[in-house]
Formats: sequence, C-alpha cells, structure tokens
Amino acid sequence: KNICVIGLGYIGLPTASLLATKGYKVVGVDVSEPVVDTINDGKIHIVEPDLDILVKSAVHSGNLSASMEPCEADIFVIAVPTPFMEEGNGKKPDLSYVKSATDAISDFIKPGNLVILESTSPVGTTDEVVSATLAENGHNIGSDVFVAHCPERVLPGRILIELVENDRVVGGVDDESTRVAAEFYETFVRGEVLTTNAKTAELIKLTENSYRDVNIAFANELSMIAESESINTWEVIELANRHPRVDILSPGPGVGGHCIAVDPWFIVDRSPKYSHLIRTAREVNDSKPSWVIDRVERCAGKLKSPVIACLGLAFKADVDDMRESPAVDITRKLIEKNIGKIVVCEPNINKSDEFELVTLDEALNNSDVVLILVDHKPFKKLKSNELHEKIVIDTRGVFK
Ligand code: SAJ
Repeated sequence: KNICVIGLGYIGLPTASLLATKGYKVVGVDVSEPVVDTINDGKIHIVEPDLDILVKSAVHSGNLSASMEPCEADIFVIAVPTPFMEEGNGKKPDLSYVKSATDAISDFIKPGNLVILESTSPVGTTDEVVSATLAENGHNIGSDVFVAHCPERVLPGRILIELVENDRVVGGVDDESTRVAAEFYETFVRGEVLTTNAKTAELIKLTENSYRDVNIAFANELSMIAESESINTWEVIELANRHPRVDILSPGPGVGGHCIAVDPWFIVDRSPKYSHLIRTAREVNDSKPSWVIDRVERCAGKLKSPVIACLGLAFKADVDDMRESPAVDITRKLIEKNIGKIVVCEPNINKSDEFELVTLDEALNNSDVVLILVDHKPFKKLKSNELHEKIVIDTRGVFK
C-alpha cells in the first residue's frame, strides 16, 4: 500500500520511516525544502535515538522519499503541529496547519482512501476540521473516504520504541472508519489497538497530557512550599513516595515541550466552566521559571560581578528540543536582567542562534553560581567536588 505522511517532524518522520521499513511505500511531505532535501539524502534534521539509522535504511530501500507536495496514496496520515496562540487571558488552538494539510491532500483522495489525524487536537477537530474540509471538497465521508483520529502517544527520546510498543487509541468519525483505521495500525503496532469514536479519542489524548501536567504541578507547588520552609523537597518526595498509594513526580524549572505545556489549554479553551484544576495546574507550572529566576537573583545578588553557568537549554533530559523550554526562558530572562555574566552549556546542540554556547568544562571554570536547568546525562555525572565552592541551584534534583 502507498502512504502519504503530511508533516515530517518529531512524529511524522519516525512514523513515515517505520512504515517504510514495514514494506509500505511512503512519501513524506513537508513545507520546508531543507527538511525534504535532508531526508532525501538519508539524513535527519532532529535528534532522536536511532532515528538516523532508520531513516537512512528507509530512504536507501527506496520505500521512503520526501516531497513538498502530497501525492495519491491509499492512506494519508496527518502529523502537523497544533500549537496555540495567546489570546486574551487564555490560549486558543491554532488549527490552521490541520486545515491546510487537509486541503492539500483533498485533490489526491480517491474512493476507499483512509485519512488519519495523528496531531493532538481539541475535541471536535477530526469532525469539524478534517471531515468538514473533505466534505466541502466533495468527498463523501464514511462511504468514499474513511476518517479517523489516532493520537500519537510517544515520548521524545523513546519514540521508535513507543511507536511500536504503546497501545493505540483509534477513533473514527463512524464505525467503518474506526474499523479500517484500526486494521491499519494492527499491521505495525505491537501494543493493543483500542477502538472508540473520534471525539473520545481526542479527549483521551488531552486527558493523558493534562493528567501529567496536573501531577507535575503538584510536585512544583510542593517544591516551592518546601523551599519556603528550608526543607529539602527531594527528601520529602522520596520519603512520601514510600507510602504505598503516593507517587509524586519530580519538580523542575517548569514544564516545557510542545505537548504537556500546550494540550491542557485545548481542554480549558473548550470547557472553561469545568476546567479549574487543569487551568490552575498550567498556571502553577508556568509560574515556576520566575520562581527559579528569583532564587538566582537572591543568590547572585550577594556576589560582586558573579558568573552564572546555566546548564541545559532543552525542555527535558537528553533531547535537543528547545520548544517551550523553561530553561531557555530562564536563561533569556537572566541575561536581560543583567545580574552578572551568564554562560550557557547545552551539550545536545552544536550551535544556537540566540546563545553563545560553551563546553561543560568552560561553564564550570570560573563560574560562581551553577544553575542546573536540565538533568542531561553529562550533568548527572558531575561530582560534587567539581562544584566545590560554587553556589549550586539544582532545579532538577541532580544532586538530591
Ligand atoms: N517534567 C517534570 N517533572 C516530571 C516529568 C516531566 O518537570 O516528573 C517536565 C519535563 O522536564 C518536560 C515536561 O515536563 O519539561 C514534559 O516532559 P514529559 O517527559 O513528561 O513529556 P513529553 O512532553 O516529552 O511527552 C508527553 C508524553 N505524555 C505523557 O507522558 C502523558 C508522551 O507520551 C506524549 O506522546 C507527548 O507528551 C505528546 O506528544 O503529546
């Protein structure tokens, strides 16, 4: 079968290359010419364990190619971004990429084709944007073309494992669409393929990420409470977690990435009347970077011309992804505040347009304050004697 994957980012590219190695003929489509060229060269534009090897073999086998234009296929997988836009006191989902991807494939759709929306989307999107756009373009949903939502659930850093191993939720806009889409996922997923309708599948995905956000907010709130009492948060969590029914997550400098920091707003936007807890959790997590900045200011304020080493820019450990990263936010604001010299180390990227990067050794040499923003492996290997006589602000509990 032929598959056309729209969007070659963190989800689309691994999915396209996995499908290509399973024997499907896959064309991956992206609006960025450099991305398309890189993939056609058998190379990748993102950091993800083992993805380079997979893409290389998929391209060399002839089963994967990239293009800027969609083409005819049996199955279309939409994996484009669904970011949010700031609006008034909240955030509004930006569904324009879903809409334009649907418009772009519409001309190539033939009877019997399957269209799957994998992008995390507000409740109603599969029906109100994908099906509606296809119907506007003259397609008969459910008889000519099948439409389903199958939200991606993979964890950056473990994408290739989780793409295959995780259970998947598949929800069609009608029963036949659900059946046809589930049959497709059964061909490459080792986890269970669970079926429901499109709207439920949308809320399930948003629920998963909101659940995690609320739980991280609890840990972040707790860390601020403990600190105000000069109590070690990590000790509180470790010992509280010895209770058989308590399992607190880890506090950090805030919640980043393009999923957990975004998706709960899709629920809040659609159901503001009932989403107090979900909204408050977002606000608690969003307030954490300023709390970290205050701490740095208090510590650095005691020193004359301090040098502050910021360790890590990525949104979480051992990835290069800096989207919605609290570490970037904190580093940027510390530079703006002009409270000392800021040196920045991010071992997972070679260069940054915004920050001048130094190596870990350079960052540690001569710095007075070490601010650990991400628990990357090389930072976890640091020994306390390497930080001797420095003020260490450890937002991730690397030195619990
Ligand atoms: N974080 C903490 N403390 C924790 C766990 C995470 O501060 O105890 C922070 C991380 O540092 C990061 C943010 O939260 O800044 C999110 O990281 P994450 O590892 O929890 O999740 P993501 O954004 O990488 O991936 C999530 C996953 N969702 C869930 O675990 C419910 C993944 O399965 C989804 O596929 C992905 O969102 C997505 O694309 O929606």
